[in-house]
Amino acid sequence: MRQAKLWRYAIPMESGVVLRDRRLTQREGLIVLLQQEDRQGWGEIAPLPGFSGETLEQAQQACESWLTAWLAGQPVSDSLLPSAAFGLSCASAELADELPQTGSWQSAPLCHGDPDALLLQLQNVPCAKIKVGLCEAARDSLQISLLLEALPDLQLRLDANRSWTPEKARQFARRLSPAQRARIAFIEEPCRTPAESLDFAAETGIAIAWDESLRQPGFTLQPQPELAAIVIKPTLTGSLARIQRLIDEAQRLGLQTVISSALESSLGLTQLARLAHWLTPQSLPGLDTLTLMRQQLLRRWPGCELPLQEQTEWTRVF
Ligand code: OSB
Ligand code: MG
Repeated sequence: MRQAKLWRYAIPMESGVVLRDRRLTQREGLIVLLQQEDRQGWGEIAPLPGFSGETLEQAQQACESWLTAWLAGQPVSDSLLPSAAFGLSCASAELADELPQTGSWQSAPLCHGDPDALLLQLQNVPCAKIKVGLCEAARDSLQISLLLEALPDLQLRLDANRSWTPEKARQFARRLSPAQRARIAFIEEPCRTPAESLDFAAETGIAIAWDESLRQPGFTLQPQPELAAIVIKPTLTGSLARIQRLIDEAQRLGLQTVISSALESSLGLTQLARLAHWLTPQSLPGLDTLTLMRQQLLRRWPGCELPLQEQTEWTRVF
């Protein structure tokens, strides 16, 4: 006997979380539960406004049709909407006991805030992620260079979210010595186009990683000397099968793969940590986003003190 349930959730965010120029006061999404005999599987479907092509309403409709077919025992295929495909495939994988329990609970800490606080926060951290491109390029590179000098064992992942012109990117690199550049594991998407980012990397010797480019229509993954990694956000990408194929392809090309958060709740994030441990065990994932939220959902992230949201707060929609 099969049973299925679908709820909407909303989790209050910490004040001041800004995504692509908009303030995100709450994170909304769907929780799916599949049950068959005495087994169950959970999943989270949470399109990220400003990043996902689909809305929450569209994702909900896709889930409802998928669940209707699944309940009727009809063959189901992955939804075309990445967030729905991801959450439904996680629930199916849990139901089939295919998603291992062990997680990569260590992430590259996502840093913001003033440089003095950063210095304290990053003692004994091997690798941290810092957003750049939000202020003057010269200021970014000054901060990065001070940090690297103060913490000689630290490696950095930077993320510019395509914000620099070639000239700005050059200004950033100019102030970093070759040794400092080598301690930048990669910078995600420095420039507005992949071609400009590749030029920047070739010119400066700073390795780059693809994030946004991976989801650009027609983009194909190609090995490039300065391309170190790809950053996969499963909620923006699709089913577990699709993510597995992408990881296989990256590995064939000798690229590192970083599983990363699209601001999922603790339910989705713990599944991403399990996915990372399973499919990319050598790579530190980018999942340090739970601290942006005020509550956890259904499952706790190990060591996280945030309260669990009561199930009575969820709204059943299917
Ligand atoms: O720019 O990579 C981004 C989260 C939501 C939307 C966009 C981004 C992110 C992150 C996640 O940076 C954290 C990480 O990758 O370490
Ligand atoms: Mg990024």
